[in-house]
Amino acid sequence: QSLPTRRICVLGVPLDLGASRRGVDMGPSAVRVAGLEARLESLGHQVTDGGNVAVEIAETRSTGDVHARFLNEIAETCSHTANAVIRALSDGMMPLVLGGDHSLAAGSVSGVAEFYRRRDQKIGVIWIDAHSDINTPQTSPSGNVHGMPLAALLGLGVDAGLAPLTGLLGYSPKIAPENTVLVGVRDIDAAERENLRRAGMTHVYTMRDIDERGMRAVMEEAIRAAGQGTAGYHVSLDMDWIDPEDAPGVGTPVRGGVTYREAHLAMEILADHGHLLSFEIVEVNPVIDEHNRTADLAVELACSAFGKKIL
Ligand code: NNH
Ligand code: MN
Ligand code: MN
Ligand code: MN
Repeated sequence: QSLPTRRICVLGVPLDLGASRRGVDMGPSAVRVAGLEARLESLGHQVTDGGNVAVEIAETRSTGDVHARFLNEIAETCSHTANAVIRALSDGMMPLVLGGDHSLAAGSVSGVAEFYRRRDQKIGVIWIDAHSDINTPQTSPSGNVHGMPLAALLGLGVDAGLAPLTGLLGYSPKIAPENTVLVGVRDIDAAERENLRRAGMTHVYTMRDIDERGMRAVMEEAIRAAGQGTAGYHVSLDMDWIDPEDAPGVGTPVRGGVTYREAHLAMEILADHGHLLSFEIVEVNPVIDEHNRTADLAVELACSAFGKKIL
């Protein structure tokens, strides 16, 4: 069967200020080298590369507050990312954002939310990750901002030092908890549990849910929640969601992740539903990867999410 052709705009965000392990700034390059554009075009899509968003380099800056290192530089990049995403959507293209550490999602999701807000529509978010990324500078055990973007998007942390991210584009929150879904989490900090509760997050699917109910049931429920009363959803794929066996090149590997087949199935189910507004792949770290195979898997998963079928 022929799939609907999309116009896709690739946007790189070579950011690694939000993580303590260095190297995810090379993620966009690694994913491009793995053949992203050509492989999406072979599916029939029209792909334009919008280049990279401007980022600061750690060596040229001082870390700032230890509770949220490089927060102002990250907020600056997030602001550029939001604008690039809005521009792509305004040009009728679907943003495909390449990270970079996950803090950039505070920008990409803000951009998608703002584009639809101008049209009086809400968006959903499907956050696919080993982690819940809902720390604030007050609760973060690490001070790494890549553990905070979901908090910022849901409106937490204005009084906890996260205001530059939470207040991006001049308003907050960007997304509603009833349309925000976590899938595959297995490493949640103690204080993040409380933040999940405070934010009103109820759609949290852990690895145990996937083990017990299966990927199909979990994804169907996730898609229903994210799509309820929204224009569609943004999918934020943190590659550490996948088991380190299949995705060794990530900033923060955590045992017990989804398998290669489960990951593809989740993407295929997303493609079947077709309410995708924008997509992003983050936390690819070529420094600790093996012959670029994590970037290669990222490309494969993007292909499945954009309609690639086995038969
Ligand atoms: N929760 C930890 C922190 O806040 C780890 C976050 N790391 C991630 N998130 N890779 O996806 O530092
Ligand atoms: Mn092209
Ligand atoms: Mn993450
Ligand atoms: Mn993660």
